[in-house]
Amino acid sequence: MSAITFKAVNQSNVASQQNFDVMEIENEFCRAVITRQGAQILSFERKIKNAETNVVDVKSLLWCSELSLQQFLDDLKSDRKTKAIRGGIPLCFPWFGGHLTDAKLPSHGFARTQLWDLTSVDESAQGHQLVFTLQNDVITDLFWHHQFRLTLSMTCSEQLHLVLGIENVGDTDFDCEFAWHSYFPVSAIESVKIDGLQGKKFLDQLTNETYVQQHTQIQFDQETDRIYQDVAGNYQIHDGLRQIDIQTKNCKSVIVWNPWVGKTQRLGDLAEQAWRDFVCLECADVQDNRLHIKAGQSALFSMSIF
Ligand code: TA6
Repeated sequence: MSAITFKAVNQSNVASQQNFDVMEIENEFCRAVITRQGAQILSFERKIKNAETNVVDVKSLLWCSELSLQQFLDDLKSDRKTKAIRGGIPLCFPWFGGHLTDAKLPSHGFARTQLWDLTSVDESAQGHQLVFTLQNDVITDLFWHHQFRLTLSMTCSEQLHLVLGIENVGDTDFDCEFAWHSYFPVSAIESVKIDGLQGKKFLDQLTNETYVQQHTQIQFDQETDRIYQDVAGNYQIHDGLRQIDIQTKNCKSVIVWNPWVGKTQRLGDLAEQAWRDFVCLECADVQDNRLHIKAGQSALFSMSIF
């Protein structure tokens, strides 16, 4: 079974590879849902066939707020300006968090709310390979006065594999940050354990204090918002008998976040109990690990989730 479906929320538009709001992919390995806004994968379900019973089990590797997705679709239907969708893998670029000097600029930059171009779709025995691009334009110039090209390659197969290229196509160097702000499903946040960050220095964004990760595993019993620096690149999310593996190249930071009860109520696009259903483990290059890309140069980053 292999199919790609392009959907335009306003039925008046003809959905195609050039003009869609949401695309759905299915192949023998996985099912995925991706929005053109932000080239954001919202859902990735791995199909796992039991060799003995031939039964196909589905392992969901990403989580998305149903409330936020519905708000996005309602805004599209009503031709209202859409907001960032809280779920899947939003891309934060060219800065992470609030802008350092102008609070009016959008949190986490603009890449996740811009319409990207789907420049190629390939299918092979290994599944589907997609390439999305975002180039500076008059809109992005309103927020950031640099010439850039982002290329996001997405392979939907036995694993979800992303490769991000950040190119400086201008004639002056620039500094930037990026983060794959990934939302992962969990059965109950209180029982989740994260491996891979022991001994790493982190900034607690809630206290603005810096600590070193003493325990082998990170556990959750309150709002958690930490930026780890100079990390190794491979992590495991343990959730009861389930495990999600994240492996990265060239991502020297990781943000670990769960809003818990209070921030969930303040955010307005999460169901009341949604904080129990996900954890964010965001592979990135931010703050001390921000990037300096010279004119005409580029940098590559990759992440595999399985
Ligand atoms: O993931 C870390 C973080 O910076 C949190 O502080 C929280 O604000 C979260 O991102 C969500 O940001 P958003 O702009 O998507 O609401």
